[in-house]
Amino acid sequence: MTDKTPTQSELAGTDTVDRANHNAKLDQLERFRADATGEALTTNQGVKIADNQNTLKAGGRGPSLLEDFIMREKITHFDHERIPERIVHARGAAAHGVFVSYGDHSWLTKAAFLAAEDKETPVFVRFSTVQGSRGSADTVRDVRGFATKFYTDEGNFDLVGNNMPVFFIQDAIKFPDFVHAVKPEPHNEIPQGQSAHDTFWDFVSLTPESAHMVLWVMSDRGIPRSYRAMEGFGVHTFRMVNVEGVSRFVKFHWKPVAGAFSLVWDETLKLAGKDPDFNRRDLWESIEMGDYFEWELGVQVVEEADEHSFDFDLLDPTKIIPEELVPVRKLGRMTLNRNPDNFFAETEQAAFHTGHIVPGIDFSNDPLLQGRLFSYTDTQLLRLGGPNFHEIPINRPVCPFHNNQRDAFHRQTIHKGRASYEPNSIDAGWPKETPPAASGGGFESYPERVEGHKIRNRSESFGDHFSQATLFWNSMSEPEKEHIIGAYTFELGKVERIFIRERQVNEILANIDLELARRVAENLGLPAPTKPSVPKKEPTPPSSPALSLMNHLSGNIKSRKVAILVADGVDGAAVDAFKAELAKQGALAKLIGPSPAPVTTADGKQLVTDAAMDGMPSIAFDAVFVPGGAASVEAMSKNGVAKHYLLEAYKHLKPIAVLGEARQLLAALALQPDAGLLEGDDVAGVFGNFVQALGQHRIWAREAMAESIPA
Ligand code: HDE
Repeated sequence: MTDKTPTQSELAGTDTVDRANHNAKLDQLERFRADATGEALTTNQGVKIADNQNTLKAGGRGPSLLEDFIMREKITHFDHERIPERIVHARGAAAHGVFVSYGDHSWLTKAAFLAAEDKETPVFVRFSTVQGSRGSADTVRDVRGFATKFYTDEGNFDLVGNNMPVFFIQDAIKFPDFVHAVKPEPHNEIPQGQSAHDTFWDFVSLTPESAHMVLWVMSDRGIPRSYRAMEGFGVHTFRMVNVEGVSRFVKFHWKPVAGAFSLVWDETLKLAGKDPDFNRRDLWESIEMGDYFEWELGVQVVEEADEHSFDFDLLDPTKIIPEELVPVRKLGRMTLNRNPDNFFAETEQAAFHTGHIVPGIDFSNDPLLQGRLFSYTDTQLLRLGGPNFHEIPINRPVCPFHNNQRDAFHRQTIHKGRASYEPNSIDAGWPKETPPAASGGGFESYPERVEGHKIRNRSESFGDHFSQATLFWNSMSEPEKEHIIGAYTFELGKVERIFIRERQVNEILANIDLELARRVAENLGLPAPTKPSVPKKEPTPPSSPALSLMNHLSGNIKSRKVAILVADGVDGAAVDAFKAELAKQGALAKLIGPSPAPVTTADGKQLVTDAAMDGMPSIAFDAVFVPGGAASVEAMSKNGVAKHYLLEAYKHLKPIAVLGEARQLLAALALQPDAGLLEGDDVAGVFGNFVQALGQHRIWAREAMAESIPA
């Protein structure tokens, strides 16, 4: 914030920003960072500290003295270090980046950050799970939050979305009920980070509007492989308003450049123990290596006149607009390229809000969205301790901001001038309103015409809870359907009350798809329902290919992680050749040995390994390569951890390539070659097929066979 009185044009901002201006704005965001390198250790008052090891005492063995202001300040501050974690989305990780507009989208919105080709806007994105507390594991089955703060020239725009395009409930007033049901149970705070318990299934089995969303959560979308591999959605219908004041409805989408793909269930369970920071670590390490996460921002656009032309209500947040019906138009690209310096100051204190919008973006009357507009300020008041959370560096707009709000806890701005009211003549009337304008003007709500009786009810147009769930089910590939059946079976199998299991099967699943209900019922030992409990809406929805993850693979292996298993006597040339080929494709290789010690190749060279087999198990990788070398393979064939490594990679449907002597391992483990289990004499002989298999993410055809592998 500048301390000079802004002019009207400064208040309004500008349409395009040159690079110097952009950097100046970034500096503004960055000027609160502190680097203590070369600096003296001081108290908070700036007094240099001579001894940070010992409390002031009466004699070497005497009592400590209350007078010790240095110790008291340090301990007091420590005692107050924790703030309340978020009531939902407590577990998260974030990164800085930049959004670049593909062009001038002013036909659609007057938002300045979308008004020119190559226009850059700094962003901060936080990913999260919903249910678990701040220290819970990353890989649990759950929705992922995908919240983006755009620091635009016209103020902050927060797109507070999820990795699923629908939600559990249709009206905000149900949110505390839903959250109480999904959170750990109140008597013993079990289970952590999971929906597999009675209260969740009790609530959703009694709440048919949740059917569609629960199906998404039970699908592979609930266990993403990486934050980089998730789609993101604004969920609600929003509005975009253009320079002429024309409003259109939009749904926001983030399309991952890496493609969208997921973990397999057994992997997630193991990762939750072996690396609870799996997704967070992946984000952090990738950015440190310069391997950035990227998405394209897109919108589905619906003309105002077409509001009622769908067989669902655009305001209903349990519905998607199938992409085949309304395509996603790409507006720009976001790259996450910088890790935060401090988790608490940035990630934990970031305050997102659906109500942070800029001119050119507006709300719809979605009753869930309307409730969120209240909730996000309210929650920050408690979590961040007062109404000045916008002054915390990570939350500050990068454009000037001035008004007559004053005081309150943690105020950092020192306001000059006498007049903190408006109108005033003492300070020449400043700060002044800015009239709305085609661009650069003050915010003006879209003048939507509304009328109605004051009533508490749900529109009939929100009444169909199952057709789109059926659409989702019909759009799944066979492996995805099997995973969904497995997920319902696992979760409902943890539900103690049989009547809850029965209700979910008979009154929810049977209305989505009878075969789904039959399979889950069979697995749970329940009678299979023979008909839906509510009349089916005709016609049966066709499929929407955009819903299946199988149609979201990028086909390349960029950023994929490959374990190369090595032991003393390994064929060093094959290791080098494989690594070089992977590097050409942008994939990452790590050398994994029997222990953290370096290994010696067959030709006597030392190979420094990245980790030991038990320290970095196959679940941390997308594929495994075992080079030849008689002694190396001989050692692995006698090593249970090495054998388990391969069996587990096989079980998790990952590509495995073996060369030369390493073929013996496949025979010893009785693994049959398939499209992803590749053997050969040299790297050139296997690499092409290896890339193809890895580009497909998993060898789904292996799944039935892999079930016989011990967990
Ligand atoms: Fe949130 N949500 N939410 N939510 N939400 C919060 O705000 C709330 C909803 C979402 O990384 C809270 O700062 C209500 C839908 C994300 O910091 C809180 C309702 C979607 C995040 C809150 C919803 C979301 C939150 C908790 C129903 C997807 C994490 C801490 C009316 C479109 C943001 C906080 C971050 C966080 C309320 C429903 C996404 C309590 C009342 C739908 C990604 O304000």
